[in-house]
Amino acid sequence: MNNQVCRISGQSLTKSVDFGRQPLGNGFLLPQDYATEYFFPMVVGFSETSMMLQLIEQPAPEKMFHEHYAFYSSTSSYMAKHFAEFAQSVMGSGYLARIDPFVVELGCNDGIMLKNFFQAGIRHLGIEPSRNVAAVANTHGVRTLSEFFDEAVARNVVSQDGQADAFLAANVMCHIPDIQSVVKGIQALLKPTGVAVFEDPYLGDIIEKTSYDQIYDEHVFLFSAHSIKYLFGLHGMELIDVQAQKTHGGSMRYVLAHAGAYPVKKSVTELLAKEQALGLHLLSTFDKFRKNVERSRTDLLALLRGLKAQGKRIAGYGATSKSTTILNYCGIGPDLIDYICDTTPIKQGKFTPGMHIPVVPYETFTANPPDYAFLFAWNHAEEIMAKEKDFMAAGGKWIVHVPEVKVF
Ligand code: DWN
Repeated sequence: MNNQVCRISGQSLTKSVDFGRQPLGNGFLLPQDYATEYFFPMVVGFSETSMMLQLIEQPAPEKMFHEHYAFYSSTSSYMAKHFAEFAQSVMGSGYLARIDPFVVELGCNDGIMLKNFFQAGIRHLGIEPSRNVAAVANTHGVRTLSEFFDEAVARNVVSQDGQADAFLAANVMCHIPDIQSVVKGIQALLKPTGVAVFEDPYLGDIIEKTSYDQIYDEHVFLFSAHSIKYLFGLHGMELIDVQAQKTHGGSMRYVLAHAGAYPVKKSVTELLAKEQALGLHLLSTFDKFRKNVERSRTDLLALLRGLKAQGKRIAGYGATSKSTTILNYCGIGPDLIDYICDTTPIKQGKFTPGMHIPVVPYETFTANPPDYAFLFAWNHAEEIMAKEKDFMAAGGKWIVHVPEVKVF
């Protein structure tokens, strides 16, 4: 889908960073499928009206989210803890009705968050279009509906289950191109006292850390408080609270309600002021971002080529969706990185999208450790460092590209 205009304001978009030809972020594949591999031109554009940074062109959702979707949320034990805490914070927030509350989660994946509501005996529904991950959620007792959420689906849910006290989503809203229909759906779904609580990678962190790898096919939007306030304001809803999160290299949790239902918390005005200072509402900020991205690529290639010239062995750690942007934007293939290890069975034995580096089981990393490991899963650094003490003790070193390219 090629949108030269902003999906929110309908105004024309100004091109900000061109990442060239990119494959699907999670399109891990076998050699027999190389000839038909899908690519699209990945360019982000900015609208000064909606203040939303977004992909100008995005593959059709059916190409990205299907019954072979390669990402399972529960691959990280830290994330399981994070979502248990997210669920507890909603249960203790005072926004849920005391009698028979109803909670809906969009993109519940393998049930990592909703299983906590199931365990607490709270009526819930997960709306998850990828049937393979939804099936795992079902095994945890989570009730699911395999659909792409929009206004029509929201109205069906209301007619069957009634309106909801809370609409939740984590790392999902930024994936949906027809976000206007989703917001209309949220508006219809929520009780007059209901709240929408969702979190996504935060544009402020992406700009500050030059973490351009958060930009790939699935992430059609890169949200800020400014753009979320504008988007929901179009549909009679108000941003009432924000809470910064450490997950995914810096995320923001947004709380929205029907306009006037609750007072707006100080956290919102504070974050809006911080964003003004950072220039998240200005086109010029994205020019600076582009220059930083280009410098990051130059530094990374110089480092990898230098190490290779010294005969060092480099492997990747975590075949993330994010790594697809880095590898394809920088042109890093098996000549520089021998393999990428990953604990997800569905990715193992396949090759990375576009650059075709082998993805191997985690055990290959421990059996055949490299001299340097490129930490593609840098957002899970704390969890990974805690379990890779032997690699470091044996002299193994890490490469990261955020907030700058370095070895440690
Ligand atoms: O928004 C999205 C986020 C939430 O998840 C999706 N669009 C897709 C996906 O993005 P990602 O692939 O960049 O997410 P992660 O969580 O950074 O992926 C981590 C990868 O690393 C997984 O494939 C699992 C793997 N892993 C590993 O091999 N060993 C992870 C950990 C923690 C480990 O110890």
